[in-house]
Amino acid sequence: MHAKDAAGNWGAVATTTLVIDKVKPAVSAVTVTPNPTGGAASVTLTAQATDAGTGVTRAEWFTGADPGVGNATAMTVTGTGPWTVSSTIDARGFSEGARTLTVRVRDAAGNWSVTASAVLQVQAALSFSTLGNTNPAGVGGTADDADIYSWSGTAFSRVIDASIAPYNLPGGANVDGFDRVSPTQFYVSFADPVNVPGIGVVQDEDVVFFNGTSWSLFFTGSAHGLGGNNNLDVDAISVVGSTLYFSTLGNSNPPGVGGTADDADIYSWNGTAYSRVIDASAAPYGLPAAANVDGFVRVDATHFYLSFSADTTTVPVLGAVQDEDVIYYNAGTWSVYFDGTAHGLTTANQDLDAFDVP
Ligand SMILES: [Ca+2]
Ligand SMILES: [Ca+2]
Ligand SMILES: [Ca+2]
Ligand SMILES: [Ca+2]
Repeated sequence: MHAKDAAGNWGAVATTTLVIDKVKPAVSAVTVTPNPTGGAASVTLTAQATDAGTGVTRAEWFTGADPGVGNATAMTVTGTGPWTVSSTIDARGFSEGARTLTVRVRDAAGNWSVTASAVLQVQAALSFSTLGNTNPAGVGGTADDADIYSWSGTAFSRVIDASIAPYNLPGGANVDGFDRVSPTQFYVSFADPVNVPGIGVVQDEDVVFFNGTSWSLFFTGSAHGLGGNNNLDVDAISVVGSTLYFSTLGNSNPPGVGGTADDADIYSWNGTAYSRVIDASAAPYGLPAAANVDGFVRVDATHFYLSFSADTTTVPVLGAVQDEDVIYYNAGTWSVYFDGTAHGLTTANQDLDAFDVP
């Protein structure tokens, strides 16, 4: 282009180059790790991208129905050609089994590639206790409702044999709350009073800690107003720092907590006072009034896992959930994390009455 002034003088020409890029970029080598997940909380999705024109500047991924180009979840783009695109994905809300993750990329001119995919094998890892004395499939030895079993994603095993050294719990003990710190350190609560080595009689509203060598009292519910009322047996525990999160066996509020008591609600004890932190029957959770939570793991204020004490609890969108299952709440959406029914935990004894992830 050039310009002319009022006297008729033309200026010098100046140019620019218009690049016509009608060539789609390409995406390939989609990988996801770890795969299978082995219970990993997150996975990394990566892919390679190439482009013959203006270069790859954008990438996105989705699972399930295609939300349409530009509407999926953005990925990080690195490199100068070829490019690497990647995302770290929270896998806790993914149900067990095969799941397709799909990637596409876009060049600077706005051309989207066709999609490329990888199949992720989602596995739930879990530690748990059973309601009664029945072994999970494939586990030998004496079944014990105080033992802790593990699901690796492919098989069950016994990881804590509660009645032998170094634990030495009496045969009548039944664990109904469990929080795993490490393979040798964990918190438990019991379904009934238990004579614990080194402590003496521990009540069903108490929480004890095993440090790898010996037992100690972590939370003495009986000293904090939970004693003398069987409804206030602590039937699910999750320890985060010095705070205890718990559910109750029946519909009674801990001291100082108002509102409608619910054995599906989650209460906290911060060392000084109780409060209700999850009102299970209210929005956004929407659990039926009859639901009773008997296992709980807190991730954060809007992410947690739970199990129910009775079969066929109707959960929003999911429908009927069995007492051997573990479901996950992901900031507004319920999903089945561990399908105990599909893994053969179908007898009444095999209700999960305590669990942790993993
Ligand atoms: Ca148990
Ligand atoms: Ca208990
Ligand atoms: Ca409960
Ligand atoms: Ca259960």
